[in-house]
Amino acid sequence: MKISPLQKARYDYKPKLPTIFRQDIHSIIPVFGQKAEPEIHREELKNMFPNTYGKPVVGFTNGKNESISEKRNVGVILSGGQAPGGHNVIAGLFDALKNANADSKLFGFRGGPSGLLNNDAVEITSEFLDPFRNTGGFDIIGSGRTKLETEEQFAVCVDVCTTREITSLVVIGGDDSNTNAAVLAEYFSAKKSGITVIGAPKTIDGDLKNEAIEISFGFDTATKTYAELIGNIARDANSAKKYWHFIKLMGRSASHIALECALQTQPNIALISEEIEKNQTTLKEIVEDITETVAERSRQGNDFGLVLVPEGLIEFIPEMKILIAELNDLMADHTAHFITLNTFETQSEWINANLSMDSSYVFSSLPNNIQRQLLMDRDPHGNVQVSRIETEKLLIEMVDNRLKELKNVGKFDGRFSTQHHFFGYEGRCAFPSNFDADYCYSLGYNAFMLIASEITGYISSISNLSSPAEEWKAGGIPVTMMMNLEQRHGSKKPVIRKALVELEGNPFKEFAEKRKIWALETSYTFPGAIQYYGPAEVCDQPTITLSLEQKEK
Ligand code: FBP
Repeated sequence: MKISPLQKARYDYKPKLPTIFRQDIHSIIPVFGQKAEPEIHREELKNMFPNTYGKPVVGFTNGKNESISEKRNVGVILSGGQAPGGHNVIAGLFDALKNANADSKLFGFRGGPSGLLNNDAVEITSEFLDPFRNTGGFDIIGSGRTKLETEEQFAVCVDVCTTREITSLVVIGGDDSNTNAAVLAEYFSAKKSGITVIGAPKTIDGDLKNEAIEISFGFDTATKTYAELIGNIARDANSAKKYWHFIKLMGRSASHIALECALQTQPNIALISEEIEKNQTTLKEIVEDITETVAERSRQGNDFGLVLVPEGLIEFIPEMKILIAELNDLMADHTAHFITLNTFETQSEWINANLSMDSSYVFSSLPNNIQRQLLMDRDPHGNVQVSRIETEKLLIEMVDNRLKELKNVGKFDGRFSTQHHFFGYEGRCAFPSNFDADYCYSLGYNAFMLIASEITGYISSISNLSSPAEEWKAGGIPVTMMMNLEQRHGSKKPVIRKALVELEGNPFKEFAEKRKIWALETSYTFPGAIQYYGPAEVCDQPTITLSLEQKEK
């Protein structure tokens, strides 16, 4: 297989570990701290997780560790969307496992959680792993979105692990996957199966974070990749001065990616879904705001600009949120009938007849292509797949219509030529930045240390991330500490709370303070490509979001 020079160079990169892990693994011992409890719903969660609730936070210190060299078989699963650094979590886990005992074995379940259910695994050896070190992607074993959530599935997991003599599982995933991992851990404990479960926080969306998890891995590389592309487009826009670029950015719900990219590139407009929801801004008002900026820049002779649109926006606009919820329910409750409607015309006729009056009005007022996209297949959670809704095109069309109205009454005489982009998949498998390469390797190494500490239902936590790696802190947090109860499909379910953009947080405040200037004055900044080799201030910087959040502490 032909490999690129960078890929070859990255094989030799030695990820940086926190200082505590830079010594013989047999000289590190766990320290158990305070009992960790969630902020709310304590009693309910205690009842739901009688075996894994209220456990202490774990850290590490120096000391002779007698039991770490026990021979173990460990299983690992990649769950959900790709995020740069996944391979390094596996590499860190593998290296720690083998450092502790060279006879221990790591099994990678192929294709995500379904690999565990189908007992489809490969033994990860050095030879197998080495070509994946410090590279992007999840192709080492593949990923999937199958949910592990039923007792039947859990029983299969016990069988598969028992057959392979696996005593610990590491689940690398987002909030849902880590929630399910905690439920699995509770099941394993209740059944006295002797199998433990440790999670690792993954998602480019950056919405799995809290007091203990400063950021999920992948966010750093993905945002830097998108910011590079946005900066390039900004420079093109400022050179040619002829297009407004509408750029949709991934992030299923939260707008962390759009906010970080805005901080890195200073576009004319960046929509933040959380603010739109809080202010209950309607679609018409959003369009009006964009139109005003376009018209004002045009009066100044600037018929070009940049608009960042978060992928999840559509679900935060009040009237769209209601419409989507009604559509999800209708399609879930009448699946059998809905699939018999095989033309868009019959589907939309049936939908319109069954929606509330308000939602039917909103649905009918949308362009045809957006209506079609709203009726496409749901994801495994029954949600509309926002990455497939072309919000950027919807906004372009609506702003264009509004400008034509203004033109007709003599209030706009500029040009509005547009380009649209969607950046998401471009960043999910990029070569991990040094930050993500180091962070992920540390998360994996730490996951093994938690396994060796004989605990279960914990998530691997590496903190103090805006400092150099030697100052990072390693430890474990019981997943139940991050949970609360939320209404899902008609009943209250324990879930890890999704972290949305905080409007009171430093990153948003920094953006809100500057955006008026960015709107009218062309203030673009050009982050350039991720650098892997060179001075630390160019190569090892965390995201602006993380740095600003750490300042709050
Ligand atoms: P995870 O939450 O699983 O990390 O995935 C996030 C994400 O990349 C979102 O940003 C995006 O909406 C979604 O996955 C796209 O999913 P798919 O890969 O199935 O198209």
